[in-house]
Amino acid sequence: MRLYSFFLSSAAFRARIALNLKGVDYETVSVNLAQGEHREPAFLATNPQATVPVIDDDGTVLWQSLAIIEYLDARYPSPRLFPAEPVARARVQALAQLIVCEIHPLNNLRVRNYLRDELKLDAAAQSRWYKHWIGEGFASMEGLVRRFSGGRYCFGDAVSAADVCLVPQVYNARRFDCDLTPYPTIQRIADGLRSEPAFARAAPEQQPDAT
Ligand SMILES: N[C@@H](CCC(=O)N[C@@H](CS)C(=O)NCC(=O)O)C(=O)O
Repeated sequence: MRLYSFFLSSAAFRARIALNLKGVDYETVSVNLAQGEHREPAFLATNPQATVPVIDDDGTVLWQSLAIIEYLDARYPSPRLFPAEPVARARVQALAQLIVCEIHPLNNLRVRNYLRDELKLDAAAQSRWYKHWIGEGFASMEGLVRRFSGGRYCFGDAVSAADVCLVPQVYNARRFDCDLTPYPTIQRIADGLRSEPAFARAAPEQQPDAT
């Protein structure tokens, strides 16, 4: 298994956590987003969408972190990251999608670059944008995890795809200096999980391409 990754990518962080939880050995292929390597022909031949993560499982190439997590869940069922029971499964999907589809796309690298380079927003306005969308998304997430968490995890009493998505998003929010005090449940869950081995080994500073 190969994982195309960049140490600071939160979407790749999700894939790294999932691979670690499943106990799958993988080789990291670093794609330096800061240097634009994801837009070079060599990487575009692998993923025309120019995003990480991408996995290459013995020649089968897959992209989009949630699709990768679902694939890993089907291939390596333990621990299950999406519950089998239909209602629980839909709720875990909804929590994961809140992060993957509603929060992260507004603050990823290409959006931030567009705000800076095309719309000419200064650093203060860029930061305001970032914090605004974290606040909107985390306010919703806080209400949902308060309702559905059993205490340690986002949903019930087992690790799920929602946790796999939450921990990297909290890491990013802190990296961009967002105030997380209005979200005590989110903070408690993320802080409890980040020292678990599968999460700790996936952290940006533990990656071979960390600088
Ligand atoms: N929805 C995608 C998002 C992938 C994504 O945007 N990844 C970021 C890194 S976190 C990326 O490759 N950004 C490159 C860019 O924005 O140009 C997923 O979950 O995999």
